[in-house]
Amino acid sequence: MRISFCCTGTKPGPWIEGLRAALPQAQVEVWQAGAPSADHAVVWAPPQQFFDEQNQLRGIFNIGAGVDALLKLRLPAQATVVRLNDAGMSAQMAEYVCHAVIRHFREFDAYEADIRQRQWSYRKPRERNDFPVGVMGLGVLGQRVARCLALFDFPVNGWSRSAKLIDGVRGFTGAAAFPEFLGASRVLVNLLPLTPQTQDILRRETLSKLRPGGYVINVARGAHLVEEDLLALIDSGHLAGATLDVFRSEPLAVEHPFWTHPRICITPHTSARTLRDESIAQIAGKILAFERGEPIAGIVDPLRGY
Ligand code: NDP
Ligand code: OXD
Repeated sequence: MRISFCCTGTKPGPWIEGLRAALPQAQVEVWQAGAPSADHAVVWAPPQQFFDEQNQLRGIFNIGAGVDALLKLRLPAQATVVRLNDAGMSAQMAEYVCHAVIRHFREFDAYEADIRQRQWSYRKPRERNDFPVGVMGLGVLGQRVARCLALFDFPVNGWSRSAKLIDGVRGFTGAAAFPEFLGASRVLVNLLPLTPQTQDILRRETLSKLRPGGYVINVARGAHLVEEDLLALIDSGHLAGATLDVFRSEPLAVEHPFWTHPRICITPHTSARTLRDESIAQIAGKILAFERGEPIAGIVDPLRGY
C-alpha cells in the first residue's frame, strides 16, 4: 500500500516517521511532482496539481476537521474523503470557548483594566440566566463545547441540521428554528462547517436577533462572519463584543481594525490545533479499517459540504 503525504505548511519529517511506525506495511512518502500513484493521501491544503496527478487515490485523509478548502479542489471521483474527528480537538475547543464565555461573563477585561490602575473595585455579580449561550453546530466539537458550558450552569441552546438530544442543552433544529434559537441566545458560539448554506451566516440580519448585549465567539471559519456587520453592531452597542479565532483572510492584515478594537479579542486560528500523535493514530486506524472494508467515522459527504 502506498501513502502520499502532501500537507502545506506542515513539517513532514515527524509525520512521515509516525505514519511509517503506525503502518509498517505501507510505503509512506512525501509527495513530489511526478511521483507514482498512491492508494491513500494524507493532506492539508494541497495544490490542485496533487490531485491531477494522484488520480487513482481511494482515500483522502484531511489532517483537520474542516474540509471547506479541500472540497473546492477537483478531487478524484472515486476517492473517499475523510476528516479528522476530534483527535484531541474537542477538549481544546471546549477550553477555548469556555474561557471566552467566562472571561466575558465575569468581566475579566474590566477587572484587568482596574488592576492596571491599581483600583480595588468590585462589580455586581451578573445573573447566569441572563447569559444563555447558543452553540451553532452540534457535531463533534459543538457537542463537547455545549456539554462543558452546561457544566457551568449556563443555559445552553444548540442548533443543528438534524435533531440532537443532549443533557442540559435546549435543541433547535433546521433553518426554520434558527430565528428562535438566535432570539433565545445572548452569547453565540459558531462551530458550523463552512458550506454554501452557512457562508456569511453571521451577518447584520442574524446577529441583530441576539438578545441585547450579545457576544459573538467565532471559532469555525472566517467566511461565516460578515466583518463590517459585526463592527457596526458592536459600535452601535447592540453587541457587547466578540472573540474571534478565524478570519476571512488569514493571517489577518496588519491594518485590519480587529487588531486594536477594544471590544474584540483575537487569536491566530489556534482554538483547536491538529495534534500530530493523536491524528496519526486516528488516520492509521482508519486506513486499516478502510482496507478491511469496515465502516469508519468522519467520511465527508461532498454534496452536503461537510
Ligand atoms: P461536524 O461535522 O462534526 O459538525 C458540524 C455540525 O454543524 C453538525 O451538528 C451539523 O448538523 C451542523 N450543521 C452543518 N450545516 C448546518 C446547517 N446548514 N444548519 C444547521 N446546522 C448545520 O464538525 P466538527 O464539530 O468536527 O467541526 C466544526 C467546524 O469547526 C469545522 O468544520 C471547522 O471549520 C471548525 N474548526 C475550527 C478549528 C479552529 O482551530 N478554529 C479547529 C477544528 C475545526 P448535523 O449534526 O445535523 O449534521
Ligand atoms: C481544522 C482547523 O479544520 O484547524 O481542523 O481549522
